[in-house]
Amino acid sequence: MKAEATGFILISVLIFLLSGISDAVETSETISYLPAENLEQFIVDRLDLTTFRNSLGPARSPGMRYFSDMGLSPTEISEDCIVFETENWFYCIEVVEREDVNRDGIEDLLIRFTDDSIGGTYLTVYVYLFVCLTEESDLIAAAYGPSGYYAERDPGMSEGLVVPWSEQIRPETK
Ligand SMILES: [Ca+2]
Repeated sequence: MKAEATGFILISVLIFLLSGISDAVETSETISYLPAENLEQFIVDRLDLTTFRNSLGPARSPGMRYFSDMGLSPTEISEDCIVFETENWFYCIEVVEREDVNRDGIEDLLIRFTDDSIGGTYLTVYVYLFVCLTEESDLIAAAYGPSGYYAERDPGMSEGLVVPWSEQIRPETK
């Protein structure tokens, strides 16, 4: 009788533990509205430039959202890296991470955006969190400065980094 009771308790505990594991598996599933392939082209076509600060701002008219609206086509596309280079500006988009960075259940992209005036002093390099919130959504900047990532300076550029202290992305203090 005693052995039966112990067995019952053991089985109950086991069932409890197993159900906990299956719950954990369920909640860790992420939804993604990002394409499985040709991510770089998707970024070129659907990155919404109005959702984060960049040097293209002053040149934009209302309704202009994408690089194509600005008359820009990529001059270089490689895996996880897209470059737009004009006579005066250099824009580089690098995919740093592709995962649910902010743990809201939707897959994100951490993108390092380099915004550099060729021959000028304007240079910003930020890491942004981008996300598509629905199937039809553009790629929008949901937040920037995710902890653990911080702005980097172009090693070839000794001055002209324009990143206010309040906006700098600093690593998490350990
Ligand atoms: Ca997310």
